[in-house]
Parts: sequence; structure tokens; C-alpha cells
Amino acid sequence: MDAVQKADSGHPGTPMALAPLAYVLWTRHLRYNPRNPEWIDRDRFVLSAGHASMLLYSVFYLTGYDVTLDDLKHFRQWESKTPGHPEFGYTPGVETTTGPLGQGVGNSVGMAIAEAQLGTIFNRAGHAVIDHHTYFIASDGDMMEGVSHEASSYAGHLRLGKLIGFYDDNHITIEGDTSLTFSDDTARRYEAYGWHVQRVEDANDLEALDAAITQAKSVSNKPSLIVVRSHIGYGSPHKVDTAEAHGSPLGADEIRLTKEALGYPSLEPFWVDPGALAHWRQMSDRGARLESEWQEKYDAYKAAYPSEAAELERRLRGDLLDGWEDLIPSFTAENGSVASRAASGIVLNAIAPKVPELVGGSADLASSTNTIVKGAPSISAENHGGRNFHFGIREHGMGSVMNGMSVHGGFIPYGATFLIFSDYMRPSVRLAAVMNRHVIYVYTHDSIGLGEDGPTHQPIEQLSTLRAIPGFTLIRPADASETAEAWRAALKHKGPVALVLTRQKLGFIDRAKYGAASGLAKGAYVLADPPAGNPEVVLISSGSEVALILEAQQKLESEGVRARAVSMPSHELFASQTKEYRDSVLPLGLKRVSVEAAHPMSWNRWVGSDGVTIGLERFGASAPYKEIYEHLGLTVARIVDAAKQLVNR
Ligand SMILES: Cc1ncc(C[n+]2csc(CCOP(=O)(O)OP(=O)(O)O)c2C)c(N)n1
Repeated sequence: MDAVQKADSGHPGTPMALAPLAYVLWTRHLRYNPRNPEWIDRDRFVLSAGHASMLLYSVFYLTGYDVTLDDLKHFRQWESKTPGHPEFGYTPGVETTTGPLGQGVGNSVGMAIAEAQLGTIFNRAGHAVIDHHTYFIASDGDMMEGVSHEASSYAGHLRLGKLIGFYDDNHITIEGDTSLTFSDDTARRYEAYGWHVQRVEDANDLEALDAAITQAKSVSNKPSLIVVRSHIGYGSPHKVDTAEAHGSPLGADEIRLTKEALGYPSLEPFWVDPGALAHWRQMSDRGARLESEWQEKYDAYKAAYPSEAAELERRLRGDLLDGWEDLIPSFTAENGSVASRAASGIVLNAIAPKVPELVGGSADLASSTNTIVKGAPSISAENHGGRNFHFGIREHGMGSVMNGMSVHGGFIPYGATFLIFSDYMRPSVRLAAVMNRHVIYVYTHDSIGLGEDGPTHQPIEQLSTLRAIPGFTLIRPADASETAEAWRAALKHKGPVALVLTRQKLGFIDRAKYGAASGLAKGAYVLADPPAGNPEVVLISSGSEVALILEAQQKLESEGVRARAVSMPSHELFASQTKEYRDSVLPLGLKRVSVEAAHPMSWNRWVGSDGVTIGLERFGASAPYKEIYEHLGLTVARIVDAAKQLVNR
């Protein structure tokens, strides 16, 4: 109440209502060490209702994390440790960034999968070194959002027994009572997903909460949901059970009345009873003890299984195994024309043995996205160790689960679907960028080049809008050789990367004649220059359209126009190069033509106002793809004309 009041913004009601739950969970059940928030076998806790962040920050302060009372007084202020919503990598103890409702539930499922998978792979009889629970708190909003449905359905299917969620059933959202819009029987819905479900009728009943958590922990073959009936703004005489308690300060008078009603010993803002603080702070010693007990267990494991321990530590550090790059295949003319999705599948399968942390799958499009690791088992309720994931037709859930696996540690998750359906998972993709997580999206069927499926399936604006996400790296390779380099770059990169790949076959670009595909690492590179004389104009392209600019370059040559052809598979990698390099590829003063079968918005940066962008500012069409290219003007003739006009010929 006091922190929200001082900040003059924030959400007091849910932290007030759930304080008893936080107390029971953090003092009796959760295994964590406030002095080492990074302890790898800690239980994970996710506040999916991220707006209630003051609940988390209060507990961090009380239990002895590196969060002070002063930090609470600076709630929501510039560079304070207590931002409006919990931010991963920012406040010690925060396991994932939450705020966009539903994502925390999906992240929790990912964390529980990560735990189950690492445990299956690394634990040995008598040595359960990875053995922790994942808890989350979800609000009405979390439960209404589709992403929580998708992820919870998947969690039930996989029987993730160490996942325990609380549903804060307080009947209140921003617009008022949930009866305005929400008639689900959430408990039965979760039962239908295959979860073990309990109800606690009174959020202030510590023993009932304790018993429910104990029971949930004992159920090892299903995830658990505990539906807790709470009263938002509990204690506030005038705001309890009202939407007003959700997202605004209570007001000084109401805070005073609340403290009086609760029998709080002081009216002074931020006053914490020293006895209460000492009681909570015992959690620091408890945490240190829990970790040191685990450390003993781990030392024994390490002595008995040194190579397993070394491998586990490597994965958790995020280092790649030596020699993995030697497995990246080379493509030659003999491979013929290869769709980049097919080349990607070949590369993935080639490197898989030496990149065991690279696990993932697709949203029911494995045969189209070429993302199965052949011969490897699938993850299932019976085998949590399988590396091939069948995310089902749940793109958003897939994205959210990938983030959870990534923040847990030990994995480079990949997830595949058609590029058009990146829109279905975009909120999770954005959060991967916000958190700077190393996850890989394999997006195939990347343009009108997919042909007959038509405009609903043909991406137009997706490339530009994905490129607009800060910290996001998109790579759209031009042929099989660039696809191999794209995987190399994606694995070496640290943030989120999308590999954008074709359905249709792409011709082999003869590297004896053209620039080496290794140039992909720099985002853009010169493929071809005129045989004599300086170029007069630059043609730039990515992916399938690179073949068009190569042909246009030759045609221009035959007509006496000296053009340079540049492959630009990644705007972001190119933007991060030195100015010298960028100017060497796109010399200052040379006019430019960009070509991409997509909305041209993102190319203006490279082309400038005196160049030409050839792209699509309309939806596609259903037809064989070569015809669509012709009809929509993505042709060699148009590129040649544009270049000639630019050089006044
Ligand atoms: C995806 C998403 N949509 C909308 C919001 C804005 N928002 C924040 S809290 C909230 C709903 C509040 O109700 P509830 O989830 O029950 O939380 P409580 O009032 O119990 O704290 C909404 C719509 C959001 N944070 N995320």
C-alpha cells in the first residue's frame, strides 16, 4: 500500500490479498536462497500477474534478497530495483519478465519442462541433483488469455508433476466483477487438461493453503492448480472486493483506515515490525542451509559422474561444445536446387549430435519446417528427456514455453512454424527480445513464394515488423550455403534469432564465382561486382530474391550498366558492423535498389530517399509462385529498369 501510494501508481490490491499465500509459500515450501538467487536447483517462482509486482518485491526484502526497504520506497522510479513489472535480469530473484498476462503461465510450463528434461538426462540413481518445483501465481487475466490455455494444455499432456500453479480467484478485473465476461469453471477446465485441482476457499487460511501445497507436491504425475478464493484489497474497509483496489493507490486516508482495521501496530509508512522482519529473515539462513545440503549432494554426484557433471555445468553456463562447427555441412552444385527449409533440416540434423542443448520442434508443422532431429526420441509424458517437441497447434504457447526453458537454463530452444504464424506468437517473441534470450525461431514458407496457399498464408509485413523489435535478429538466407551459415550465426548469437526460410527451391549460388557465404556473419556482403570499373548502382536483396538481383546484375552488365549485387540476409547483423565495413558494402553516394518479396518498410534505411525499394504493399494471391512473382512485379525486368533509371540510362 505504502509503496504504491508513494509511487502514485501501481497495483496494491492483489499483493494485499495474496500476502498470506506468499507467507506460506516462501516460509514453508519454496526452496530458495536469498543470498544466491542463482542456485541452480532452487524452486522457480513466477508471478504471472506481473502487475502485482509489489508482492514479489516485498517478499524479496523480507526474506533477505538484495532488495532493501529503500528500494521499495523507489518503486517504479528510474533505474530502481523495483520496476513496475518484474523484469528478468534486473531485480535479483525475478525468474522471468511478466506483465503481459498469461505469459508467466507459459514460462512456468517451460521451466517445468526444462527441469524435467535436465533431471531425466543428468540425474543418476541416488543422485537427484536437478529436482525442483516450479510455482506460479495467475490472476483472472492470466486465466482468460489464450496463451495460458495453450501452455496449460501442453503441461497437462506432458504430466509435469512438479508444476504447481495458484489461481487467484478474486472475481475482480479492471472493468469490475468477472461476471461481466467470465463464466468459465476454471477448476473443471484444468481438470479437463489433466491437472490435479484443489480449492482453498479462504486466502487467509494459512493451514488450508499449507495443506493444499503439501498435497500438490505429493502429486507427481500431474501438474497442480490450487484455486484460491481471495478478496482484492483485503483489509481496506472501502476498497476490498472492488476494481478500484486493482490498479490505483488507495489514498492516504484509506491506508490509515486499512492499517487500523488490520490492527497494524504503526501508521508510519513503510514501517515493518522488527520481530516480523527477524522471523522472515530466518529464510536467509534456511536458504543457505538448503543450498549447502544440495551442494554436498552435488559434490557426491560430481565425484561419481564427473563427465555428466561437466556437461551439465557447460550447458548451464551456455558454452557450446568444441568442434560443433566442424559438423556444419557444405553444399555444392551437386546438391542442386534446395529449398532453404530443406537445407536447414540437413544442417540441424548434422549439428544435433554436438549441440544436445538445442532442443525443440514445431507447432504441428515438422514435416514442412524440417525441424525433426531424426532418430531422436520425442518428449512425452513417459519420456521427459526426448529432444523432439510436438508443441501442437499452439504457436503462442510454444513461444512462451521456449522463453521459460531458456530462462531456466541449460537449453537453446528452437520453435518452428510458418512465418505468417509468427504473428500468433509475437508477444512471446517480443519478450524473448526484452529478456535477451537465446532462442531460435525457424520460420518457413516465408513469402508469396509459398504459392498456392494464398494471401492468408503469404507473409507481407512480417519481415519488417519482426525487424522492428529491438534486440531481435532476423536471418533470411539466399541459398543452402547461406542457410548453413545462418545456423552457425544463430548458435553463436546470444539473443533471439529467426531463421526465415523458403518453401520453394532455391538455385545453387556458385561461390567460386560469387562472394563467399561466410559473409552472412556480417549481415550483408558483396556477391558480385562488375568485371571492370566501379559499380554505378547497388542491388540489395535477401533470401529467394537474391537470385533475381544476380540475374539483373548480369542483364545490366550486358546493357553496359555496372551494378553491384549485395546479399543482405540480416539487417541487424549488418547494422552491428563497423561503419567502414558497411560503407565498403554499400559505398556512400551509390544509388541503391532493394528487392524483397515483402513490405519494403525496413529497407528504407539501407536504400535512402534517392534509391528504389521493390517489394509488396498489397496481399499476395493463390497461384503457382512464379506466376505470382510475375503478376506482382518482382521481376528481373523491373529491377533492371529501376537500376537504369537511377543511373539515368
Ligand atoms: C495481455 C495483457 N492484456 C492486458 C493487460 C492490462 N491489464 C493488467 S491487469 C489486467 C486485469 C486485472 O485483473 P486480474 O488479472 O484479475 O488481476 P487482479 O485485478 O486480480 O490484480 C489487465 C487487463 C495486461 N497486463 N496484459
